[in-house]
Formats: sequence, C-alpha cells, structure tokens
Amino acid sequence: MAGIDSSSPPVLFIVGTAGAGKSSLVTSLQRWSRFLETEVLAVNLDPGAERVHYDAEFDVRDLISLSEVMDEYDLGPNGAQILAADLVAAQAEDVSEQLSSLSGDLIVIDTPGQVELFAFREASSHLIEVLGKEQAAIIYLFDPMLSRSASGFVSQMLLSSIVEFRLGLPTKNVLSKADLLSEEELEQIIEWSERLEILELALYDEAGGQRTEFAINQLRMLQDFSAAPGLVPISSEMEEGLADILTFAQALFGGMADARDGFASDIGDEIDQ
Ligand SMILES: Nc1nc2c(ncn2[C@@H]2O[C@H](COP(=O)(O)OP(=O)(O)O)[C@@H](O)[C@H]2O)c(=O)[nH]1
Ligand SMILES: [Mg+2]
Repeated sequence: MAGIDSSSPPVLFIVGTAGAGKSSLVTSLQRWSRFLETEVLAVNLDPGAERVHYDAEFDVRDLISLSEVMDEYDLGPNGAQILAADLVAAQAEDVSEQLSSLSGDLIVIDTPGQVELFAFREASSHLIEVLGKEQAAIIYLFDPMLSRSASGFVSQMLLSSIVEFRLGLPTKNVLSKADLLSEEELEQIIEWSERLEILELALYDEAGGQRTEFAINQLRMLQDFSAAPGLVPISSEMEEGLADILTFAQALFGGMADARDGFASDIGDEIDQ
C-alpha cells in the first residue's frame, strides 16, 4: 500500500467546528514557520473551500470540485459536501501517494468546514489509515465564543474526545482566536481546562445538578485517557501560541528533521491501550 514511509514528514490534521479558524491556522503556521528553520507544508482537504490563503502543496479541489459534484449529481451544497468527502476517500491512495512524495518538516492539513465531514465519514478513517497513523496527530480547535460558557466549553471537550476516539490519533486541544477574548475570559477558560473542580462549580451554576454530574463524570474518565491534557490559547491573527503547536508536534514526533526516525511515541502507545 502507498502509505507514507518513515522518512516522510509527520502530519497534523487541523480539526474543529465550522468557522473555528482551521484554514486561518494553516495559513499562519505556514507564514510563521518561514521565519524559523522549519518547513511547514500545507495541504487542503476541504473540497468546499472558496479560497485559501496558504500555498497548498496539495489541494483536493484539483481532484474534486464541489460545484461539479452539485451539477453532476444534482445535489445541494450539503449533500455535495458529503459526497465530495467520500469521493476524496475513494482516491485516498492517490492522495497519500502525492503527500508521501513531499519533503519538509511538517505537513499541516486543513480539513472540511464542518467537523462531522472529517470525523464521522468512513472516508477520513480510511484516509488516515492510508496516510499512516504512526506519524499523525490532531490539533483540535475550540471556538472562543462557545468556550465562554461552562456548558459550551464542556461540550467542546466532549466533542474533541469523541473525535480523538473516533480517529484514534493523539489530540491537542487549542483555544482558537484567543485575541477575541478579554483577559478575564481567557483566564477563566484556561482555569477550567486545568481544574475540573472549578469547571464543575461553574457548570453547576449554569446547568444544574443532573447535567453537571453527567458531563463531569464523562470528562473525568476522558481525562484519564488524554495524551496531551490542557488547552493552549492561540491566535492566528496575532501569530500567538503557534510555537506551542510545534512543541506538541516535536514532543510527539521527535525533533522533526533530525530525530524523526526515533519516533516511537509514548503517546501513541497510550492511545492504543
Ligand atoms: N480575530 C481572529 N479572527 C480569526 C482568527 N482566526 C480566524 N479568524 C476568523 O474566523 C473566521 C473563520 O476562519 P476560518 O479559518 O475560515 O475557519 P474554518 O472554517 O475553521 O476554516 C474568518 O473570518 C477568520 O478571519 C484569529 O486568530 N483571530
Ligand atoms: Mg476552512
């Protein structure tokens, strides 16, 4: 099979709900890394993207055009997105062959607008399988506005865990567009991510006992499994927190260019258990 061999760059899938800032993060990671000695290659797997602002080494829109899918199969935009995701998967071998010919330090992959198109279609698991699970991880973006309420925050923790479980890849949660939050809001959200008992109190105030108990019990269990706990604030706009994403990748894959061959991740092992 045409899987990425061990000399190919590791892969970060950028995942999150619609408008969470995925495409912007790919753009700013690429722009920012140009000032470092790290070559970040961008890949677009969103057939529905109107336009992207990064230089894509590979762009799925070269294979599949959403408007053509709509015309050919007589579908509206939603149906066409779903079919397009499946059409991409049918070409997973081709896609992975093209990606495996890339050389650089890190591949960052922009995923379709709606998280379920990436996480819940058979397509993506197949693509990840073909690309090679050993060298891949997820950056999961939290929406800043939704994160301001305890229930919104908890919902995203649960959703991120579901995506992690579903795709079976180590996952790092990041708080997207942190520049849109006040200092107090930011502090509170970070505290929630670090101290479950504080989050529990806030959720209790907002949602009452029964819902809180349900959610907190789930989170407690999930936390025991989390490979990379905590939440890192980032801003693509201000180019803040991007180093933390590279640090996560480095911890996981070894020192990128040099130590990549030594990657036999503890984190990956934990997830497999
Ligand atoms: N203030 C601010 N806006 C952002 C940031 N990142 C993305 N956005 C905006 O959020 C909107 C959605 O971003 P996009 O990257 O297209 O989201 P996607 O659907 O997840 O790919 C756009 O209007 C972006 O300009 C950020 O770090 N700060
Ligand atoms: Mg996008």
